[in-house]
Amino acid sequence: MTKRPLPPGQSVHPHWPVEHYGRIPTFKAHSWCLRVAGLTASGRQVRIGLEELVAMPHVEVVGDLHCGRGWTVSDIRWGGVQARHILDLHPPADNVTHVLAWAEHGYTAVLRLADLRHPDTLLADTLEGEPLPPERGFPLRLVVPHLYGYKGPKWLRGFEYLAEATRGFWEDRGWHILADPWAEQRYSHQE
Ligand SMILES: Nc1nc2c(c(=O)[nH]1)N[C@H]1C(S)=C(S)[C@@H](COP(=O)(O)O)O[C@H]1N2
Ligand SMILES: [Mo]
Repeated sequence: MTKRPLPPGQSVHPHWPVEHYGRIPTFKAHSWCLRVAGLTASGRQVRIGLEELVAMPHVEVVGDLHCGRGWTVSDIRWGGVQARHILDLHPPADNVTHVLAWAEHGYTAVLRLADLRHPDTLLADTLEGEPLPPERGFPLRLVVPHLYGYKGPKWLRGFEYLAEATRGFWEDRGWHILADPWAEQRYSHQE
């Protein structure tokens, strides 16, 4: 049973499905990094290795996963680095308003800077205290519990700092650019 109320139009999924476009990517330990690119304050791109990420301060967040297609799974316990920690380490330039999060195979999702600063927004590397399973995004998944699931790329590889909004993978295919489940922002025609 869920402790939090369900957003409008959502129903609890009896089990937690695995849903994504395309195939599960193969993890390549030697070449993996998280890139921070676009309008950084320093003007430079950075690459963060997995060892470096694992050594960063970790927190746990219990959040719900609301798929824009209508199912919710409640009380998922994620562990990882707060996205705002990355923003503090590698700050965006003053004119940055949005961030494009991108993943293996070209999956992308656009977020407002404020969504990344939310304390529950995680670069998750554990699920229920265990390393992320491959189908859930190993080695790294962006978790944004306050938005629909498509805002959380599995197999996260980077952030691009932007001075204006752009559209990511699902936002380009008819899904809402903001994706607040409490306002039921599902489809782009509502924008
Ligand atoms: N890389 C990638 N991440 C993705 C997706 C995708 O297609 N590719 N789909 C998103 C959507 S729409 C949802 S609802 C969740 C589903 O996560 P799950 O497979 O853990 O249930 O993953 C999100 N992250
Ligand atoms: Mo979804």
